[in-house]
Amino acid sequence: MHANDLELHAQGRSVFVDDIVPPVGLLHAFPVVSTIAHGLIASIDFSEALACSGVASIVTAADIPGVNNIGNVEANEVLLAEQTVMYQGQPIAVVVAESESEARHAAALVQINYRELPAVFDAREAHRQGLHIAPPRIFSLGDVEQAWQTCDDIIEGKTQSGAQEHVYLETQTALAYPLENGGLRVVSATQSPGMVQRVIARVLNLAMTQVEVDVLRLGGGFGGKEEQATTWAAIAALAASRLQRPVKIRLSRSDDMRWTGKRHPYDADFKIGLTRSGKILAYEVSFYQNAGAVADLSLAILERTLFHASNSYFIPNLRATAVSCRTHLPPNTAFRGFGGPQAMFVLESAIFKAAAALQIDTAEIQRLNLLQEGQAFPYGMPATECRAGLCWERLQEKHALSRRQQAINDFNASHRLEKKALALMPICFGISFTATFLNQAGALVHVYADGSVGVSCGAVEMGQGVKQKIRNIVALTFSIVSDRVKVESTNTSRIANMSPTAASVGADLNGQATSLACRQILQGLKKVAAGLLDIEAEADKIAIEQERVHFNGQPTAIGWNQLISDAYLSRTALSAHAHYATPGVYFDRSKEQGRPFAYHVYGCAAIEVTVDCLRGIYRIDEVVIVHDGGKSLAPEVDLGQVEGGLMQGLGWMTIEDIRHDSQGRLLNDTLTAYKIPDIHFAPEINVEFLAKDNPAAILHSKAVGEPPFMYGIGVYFALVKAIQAFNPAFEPEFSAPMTPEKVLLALYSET
Ligand code: MTE
Ligand code: LUZ
Ligand code: MOS
Repeated sequence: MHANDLELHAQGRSVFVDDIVPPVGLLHAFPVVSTIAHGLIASIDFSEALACSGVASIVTAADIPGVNNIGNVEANEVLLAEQTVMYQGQPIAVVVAESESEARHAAALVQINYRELPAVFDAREAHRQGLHIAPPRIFSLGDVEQAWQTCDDIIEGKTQSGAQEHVYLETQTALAYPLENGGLRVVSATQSPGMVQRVIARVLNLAMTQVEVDVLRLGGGFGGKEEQATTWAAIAALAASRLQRPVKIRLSRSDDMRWTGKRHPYDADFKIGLTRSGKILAYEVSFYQNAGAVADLSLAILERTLFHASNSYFIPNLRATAVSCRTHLPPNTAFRGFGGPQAMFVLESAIFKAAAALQIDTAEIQRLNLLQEGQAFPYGMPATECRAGLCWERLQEKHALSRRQQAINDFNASHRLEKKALALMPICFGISFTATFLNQAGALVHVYADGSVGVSCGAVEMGQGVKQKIRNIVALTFSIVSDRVKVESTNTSRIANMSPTAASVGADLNGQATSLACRQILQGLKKVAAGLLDIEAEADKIAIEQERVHFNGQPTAIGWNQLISDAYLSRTALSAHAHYATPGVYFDRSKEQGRPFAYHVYGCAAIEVTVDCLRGIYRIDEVVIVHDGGKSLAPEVDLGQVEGGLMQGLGWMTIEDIRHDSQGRLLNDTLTAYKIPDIHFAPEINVEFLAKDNPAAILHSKAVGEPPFMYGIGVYFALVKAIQAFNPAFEPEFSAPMTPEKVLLALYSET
């Protein structure tokens, strides 16, 4: 009955915002954006633009009836700049015209004079100037100062990891329709319909009930539409409200690349102390996050960096300091892993450098320090159902890593201009929003008289298969075929106060709420069945299995269709709403201690590379992964998530190289200049799922969206090892991405 998203995509039949048939009277919006990184607006002249054909209006901050603020942290998170501009690409005004090309053409004719102010683009420089979004935060465990005394060796260093563009296939898009009585309906490509609704209501001075936000699906989000879809939806809504006509906005690929934020680049300093045998006794790390111009989600991302400072290792004495630094780049934002990957790269770099100093194998230090059951994370939570060791051992055994290493050594001994290497990458990622209040969800389930089921919940489908998972949960709970189940668009009029679909908990939260609502309906259905069977007193012995009512484990003559039809005729409720809140999560920021996560996801990857030592190019040959999955809600989806996450992580560490000029202008604003992994870049990927029951999530499943990204970090160290097999003098700078250009320089460097 209902095709799933994968089938629709494969047939090109899925509808995205830009595929919606244009409504009568549609206008198109195009922003006028800042062409400087930091300064004051001295004057603006709209006259030439206003005289252009097709231009209906130019909207500015002065036209905002409510509050010019789209953020949640600082007052300067404006929708449209007033006096100050803080980055190239910051929206200042919006041209609204009959066609997109007319709007774009007129926008280019707006004359703005600026008084330029000094701009900063580097996190360490911003830190030196005291440009912080908020005061630094510190997580600590044990006593590092005392621990240094007991170490056999102490190693210090610096690291850098780069920005990353989301490259969702569907660029930022929104379509707003004016409704009666000042209301609006907004179709937005957002991961956070609830926030888009709240912000539009605030900007337009409306009640939230007057703003309906609807999301059918996204052509990818990856975090890039968690906060930053709001701007475009609010611009479309403001214009539609002013002009009382439907308004659409959509960004071209290069506009999207230039104007929206990326993964946060980080700088870090580390100091690690170990015993001679490789046991880590102390670790101190300072993170400098490049936030961009305004807070956006930077502080939440910084917090997740701190939570992942020790990755899947137990470090008895740890002090991690983190500060978010304000620069004059577009605000950096959520991206798969949400600050976790940035933390893990630093610790892996520290371990790598320590291994060289102690002259032992990196893998030996990794293995020796893996987190064990009951040991504490630096935020006080003990590791329970810890799978760090299990994943590591499975990987060693199943994939005969010692034999593989021997084969690599033999290869390197017999090849002069090609070198291979293998690196291991264990991961541990905390599951739950770290902002505790976001760990809630609602679901509304309708069973229709024909036996089909409609589900509304707060989950946004962005390619991660959450709708398929929700559908499977409904089918399993009612024991009906999933073809009967339709997961509706994500809509703020059906589900109130929804959290973003993010933090990998889309299926965990919305699946639980959906299951609760289904079980409410099921209670009523069992009473109806008991009535039909004349066994009212034994309703608890009734079950539905494979679309049939069973009594005492035996099938009866009553099938699903008849049951639903009788329920309807007997005036039984066939709709239910339920709310779910993750139990037991809390965090005390005054102590930086608590239990912020419902559980953790573990895993381990082995990454094998070959470097061409003449040209500096490289190939990722194979990645073998043992991943700590739960009882899967959709095995093919989970496999796709592990493969896709890995690929994004590999890209971040290798070829994705964001470059700005000295004025903060993005240099690689096309997909020919900014390279992401493609099918030719993809290694052989071999994934084994542990598939252990996870009591902490819906139907014993386990969140899967973000953690696999972090397997990709291992490729940096595999490349360094392969380079060192050719050039033992090379000392890595721990500065990612490791582009082929850097590899070539490293192969022939003398330090
Ligand atoms: N997979 C696809 N195909 N497209 C996406 O946009 N986003 C990732 C991950 N996997 C994404 C994806 C991110 S950043 C998150 S947080 C999760 O999916 C969100 O979905 P979930 O909570 O349902 O796993
Ligand atoms: N978003 C958020 C996230 O608001 N809080 C989080 O903890 C989080 N974690 C991962 C990805 N997005
Ligand atoms: Mo994902 S970064 O939580 O959208």
